[in-house]
Amino acid sequence: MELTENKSILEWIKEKADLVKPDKILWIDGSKEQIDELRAEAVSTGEMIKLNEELLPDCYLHRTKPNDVARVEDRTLICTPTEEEAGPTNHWMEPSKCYEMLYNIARDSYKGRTMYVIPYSMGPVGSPFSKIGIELTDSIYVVLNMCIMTRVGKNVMDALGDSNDWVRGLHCKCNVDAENRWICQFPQDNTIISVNSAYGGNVLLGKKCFALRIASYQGWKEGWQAEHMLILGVENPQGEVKYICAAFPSACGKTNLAMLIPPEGYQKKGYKVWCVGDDISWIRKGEDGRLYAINPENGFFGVAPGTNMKSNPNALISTKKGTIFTNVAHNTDTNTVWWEGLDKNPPENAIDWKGNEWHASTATEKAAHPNSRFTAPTVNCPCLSSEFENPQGVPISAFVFGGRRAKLAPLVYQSKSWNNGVFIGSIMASETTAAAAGAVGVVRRDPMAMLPFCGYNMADYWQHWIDIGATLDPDKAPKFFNVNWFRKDDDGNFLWPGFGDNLRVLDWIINRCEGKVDAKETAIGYVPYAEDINLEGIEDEVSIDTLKSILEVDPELWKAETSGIEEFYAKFGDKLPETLKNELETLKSNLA
Ligand code: OXD
Ligand code: MN
Repeated sequence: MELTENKSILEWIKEKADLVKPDKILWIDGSKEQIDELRAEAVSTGEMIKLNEELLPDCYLHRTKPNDVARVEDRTLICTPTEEEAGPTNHWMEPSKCYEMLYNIARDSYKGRTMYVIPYSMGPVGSPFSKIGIELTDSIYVVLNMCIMTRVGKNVMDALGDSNDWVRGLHCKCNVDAENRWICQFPQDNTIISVNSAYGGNVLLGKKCFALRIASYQGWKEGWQAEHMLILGVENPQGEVKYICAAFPSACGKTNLAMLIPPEGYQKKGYKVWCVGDDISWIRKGEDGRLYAINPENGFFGVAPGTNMKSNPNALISTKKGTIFTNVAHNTDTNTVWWEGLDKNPPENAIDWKGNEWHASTATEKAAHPNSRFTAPTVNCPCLSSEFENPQGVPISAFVFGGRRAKLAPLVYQSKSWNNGVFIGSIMASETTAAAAGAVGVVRRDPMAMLPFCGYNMADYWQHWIDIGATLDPDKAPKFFNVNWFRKDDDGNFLWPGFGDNLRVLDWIINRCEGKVDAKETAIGYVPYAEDINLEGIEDEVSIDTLKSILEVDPELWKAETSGIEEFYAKFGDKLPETLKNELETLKSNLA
């Protein structure tokens, strides 16, 4: 049964059904009965494996094709009318040409299959922040993941009414042919088309495609922001909670920070950390003139390897029920899952992520794919914020940027102003790790961690940040910080323990926001006095001299960095905001 009478939706579905020719059309209402039926069907066809009901209730395992295990940035297109609108950091194709290419791939591809119609809301249904989408898909795996990651059901359609303001999403699994795989965003048309993939980031269209690429464009046009940022709340012993939005490139521990466990000393004093979101923030000015953020998602799509009871117990606990695992190993003795870094007991009898037998004692390859994932409901998270469902969002005290820099960036520094903060976000970069293919230690620029997710020209995006700042009363505007958990000594050892101890840095950040602590002005911004970072309980691990060394700003390294920034900025030609050009000049003269 159709869940709406909205003409723009019904006409669009008919048009797409005429193209892809499904055997039947099924609306997804998000009900437990329907989800159970779809799970049973996916198990009967082998698309999913039901895991041990006692140990992992309502949990399932799915394997993608080995050629389809990650996002594909070179096949992700921003289809604006002109190439300049997409900008130099996006791959672009002219819209009509792209539609034609995609329709030729999609034509008749649902024959013998069902078209599932998923009405979903990004953000709490009815919140002023929220936006609605429809995803058409021929994959039960996608339906079940979307039912975790977003809010699905008839109430979404009721909230939309007959409005035309909704995001169109068409996913066609086709033959999962890597040569014809395309993930295309049409920002002006509120449209996403994804073909020949069945991997999360490419096909759960609410996430990267909508909540970042399309939404960043919508935010630009409508005066709000969609950012690749976690949201966490730090509660002090007096029960006051301050909220921080933080952006990091991949492999910098974003989910771990979002669900941080305070060090023992902090716990004893009564500090708590609450997770509002681990990946995406939608940000708007509230009536009181402050910026507020929501997490538009309803689940965590986290990387499994490395997640364990030490690194991130809250994430691990979140995966214990109602979770879909993708490309992890299947422990066939217990009918549970395993991945590298889960524990020190790899299963002797397992099936690896490719579907082959795997034995810990003789294994030469990894059991789980390095980008294997869990899709877990946010409600499972023990530290989920009580404000998670708040339709007004949470007030933001600080924006935190970060990356992996062995020598350059200090543990933390604060920007000198809003525009200087935008500059710091725009020069974000991370050194590549052994986890990714290619050379190790190469600097990859990733402004605001939005490089693969900005749905328009990055120069316009920076100007949008600057324009938002101009509308805010400086006393109410969030402050900007940059952190670097990854400083190394000359032997390549990390100097900062990271994980829960990062709260010591967040503590300083919050104190700065409240004007409670002084800082040292340097060429790049305000750096803490070492004595102001609380080392109680880790003095043996981090001496005050070590701390001083990781707070140091080396002008020679920074001078070299400014050449890298200049080179990166040059890509944007005349579109580079004047403000950022000036910020770079100021940094250069500060260093001289
Ligand atoms: C993610 C990503 O999956 O940023 O969140 O790649
Ligand atoms: Mn992400």
